[in-house]
Order: sequence, then C-alpha cells, then structure tokens
Amino acid sequence: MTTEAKTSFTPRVLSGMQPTGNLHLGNYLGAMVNWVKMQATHETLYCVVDLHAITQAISVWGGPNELRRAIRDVTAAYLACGLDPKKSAIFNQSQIAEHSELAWVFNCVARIGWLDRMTQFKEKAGKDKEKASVGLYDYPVLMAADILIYKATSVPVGDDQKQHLELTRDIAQKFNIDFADSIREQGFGDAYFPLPDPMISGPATRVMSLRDGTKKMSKSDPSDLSRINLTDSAEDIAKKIRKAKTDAEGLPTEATGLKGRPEAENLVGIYAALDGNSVEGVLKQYGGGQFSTFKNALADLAVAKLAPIAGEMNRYIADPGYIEGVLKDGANRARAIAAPVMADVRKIMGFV
Ligand code: AQP
Repeated sequence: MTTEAKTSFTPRVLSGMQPTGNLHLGNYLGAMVNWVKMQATHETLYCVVDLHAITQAISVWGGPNELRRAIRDVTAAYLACGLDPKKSAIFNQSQIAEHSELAWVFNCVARIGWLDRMTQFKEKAGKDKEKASVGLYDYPVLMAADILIYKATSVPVGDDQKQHLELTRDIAQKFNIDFADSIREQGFGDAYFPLPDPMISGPATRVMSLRDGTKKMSKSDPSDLSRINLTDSAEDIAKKIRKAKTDAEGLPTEATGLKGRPEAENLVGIYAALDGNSVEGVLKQYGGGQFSTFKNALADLAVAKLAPIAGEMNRYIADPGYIEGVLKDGANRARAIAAPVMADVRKIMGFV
C-alpha cells in the first residue's frame, strides 16, 4: 500500500518550460497541446522555469538581458498557443521563493544514488561532468519542488521527463514516510504530498530531430534545420519539412512498417499529432504513396497549424506591459497556494 492510499488530494495540474532558446515543435506536441486541453477540465498552473534556465553555462542561457527577453518570449508563446490567463495561473518560477525553499528540504530527502541515475544530467553534462554546475545535477530535485509546492497531482510532459517524474514520486513518498508521525501529529492525515502522475500522451510524446531520427528535437541542437521553432515563418516551416531526412522507401500501409525507420516514424507521428489523428489513420490516407507527396501534405498542415502561432507571439511580444501583468497576476495566484504548503512543511519538519 502506498502512503497515498488513505489521503485524497485536490486534482491540480502543474508544468513548465525553460526560457532558453526558442520553443519548438517538440515542446508544442509533447507538452503544450495537452496543457491547453487540460485547462478545460482541471485547475492548471503553468510556469516559465527560469531557475532551471541558469543551470547551464552562461554562454548557453545568454546572461541577464537574454534571460529577461526569453522569459517574456516564452510567456508570449504560452499565450499564443492558447493558454488562457483567466483559466490558468501563468507565472515565472523565480517569483515564488517557495520553489527554492522546498528544493532545499528535498535536497535533504533525495539520495545521491537516485540523482546519479538521471540520464538527462549525463547527456547534458557530457564527458566533462566535473565542469557541469551543481545546479544542473540538482535540477530534478528543484523540479520535484516545482510540482509538489502546489501539491500537483498531474504533470503533462514529454517522454524525456518521465525519469524526473519518477524521482518526484520517490521524493514525495520518502518525505511522507520519513515524517509520517509529524504529518499525523500536525493533523495532515496519512500523507502530506501526493504522488503526481506523469501525463505523457498522444502520437508525438518524443518528437525527433528532422536531421536525425534517433536524436530528440531540441533547442540546443546546433542545426536550426533539425527543429521547427514556434517563431519560424511559413516559408521556413515548409523548407525544413521538405529538407527533413528520410530513407529511400515509400510510406508503409501499416504502423509495423515504420519499425527501424526512425525518420519516417517521426514524420508520420508529427502529422498525426498536428491533425489530431492516429498513426494508423495517417497511414490509411498516405500509406503506399510516395514520400514527397506526404511531405508536401505535412508541410501544408504544419504551416496551417503553426504559422499563426508566430504571428500571435509577435503581437504579445509587442506588448510587454500585458505580459508583465499576466506574470504578476499568475504569481499572486501561485503564491496563494505555495505559501501555505511551505508553512505546513516548516511545521512538519520542526522549524520554529
Ligand atoms: N523533442 C521533444 N518531444 C516531445 N516533448 C519534448 N519536450 C522537449 N523536447 C521534446 C517537452 O517540452 C517540455 C519543456 O521542455 P523544457 O523547456 O523544460 O526543456 P527541455 O526538455 O530541456 O527541452 P529541449 O528542447 O530538449 O532543450 P535542450 O536542448 O536544452 O535539452 C517538457 O515537458 C519536455 O518533456
């Protein structure tokens, strides 16, 4: 039996994106599409995770002026993609000091062995891990605090975040067990934190690079042709899809025919996700045909779905006062949840 079994928690959604570089199709299909949908059914909080942005070298995140610009741009992207500040609390993480305070408590709950297993740290630190920041190593603990400071029960993310979500559940579980007596004595029931569910769904939970179907589409790939940015023009979107790597064969009629063909599988998955269709549905329509015909259809679909987002983003970027108002209002709403949770944690821990 888990510690969660006897305590019920208010359903609540939290997720975030880093303000580093431009958001891309992977961020959009892997996470954003679900974020927008969940506004209709859940209490939703979406943050711009600026404290995570500074975990890499300054040359990567670009320094203070670039960070200020990127926080506003990502907020503009959130709004342009359909996040509604009346429905969701939209805010930047550094406004709520409780994220960092809870992260410190969780640093003392999480075990080094758990963090040593995190594959994203290994990928991002590369061979020279002695030169990586302590913050990059500790990133998943801050992410656990981002989620649990709101006692969030669901976290819509792309597939690459699955391991970090498992760590978040381990931290919540260990906190609930280590402090079980105090949690009960303080009148919080059998468990203080929920074990949040990762929501990884849809046909494009891991969008791959357009230049290499075995690599994740990512902001930090040096080749701009590897990704479709949400700021790309219609011409650039169409060009990148036409130039996307494919193999010599045509499109199969069954999904099993995509096995071992990562580039083809990626493009069909992207089409399905953009069209709200399944992979099987797309192959029913285009299977057996030439790849060039399918690429043209994908380019048209991607332009129709994505090009308006860039236009909307520019409209929001031109109004920094509005963006700042959204972030301020979102932070007030977020703080109203986070501050009492942190006060409870201080009591549970014995801080006087
Ligand atoms: N390629 C992807 N496919 C599906 N989902 C993805 N996500 C990211 N890349 C893909 C999801 O987008 C959300 C926000 O991600 P993030 O901004 O926190 O940063 P990230 O995962 O580090 O994004 P990048 O582009 O991969 O950045 P770099 O290049 O710095 O490593 C998350 O829900 C993530 O799962």
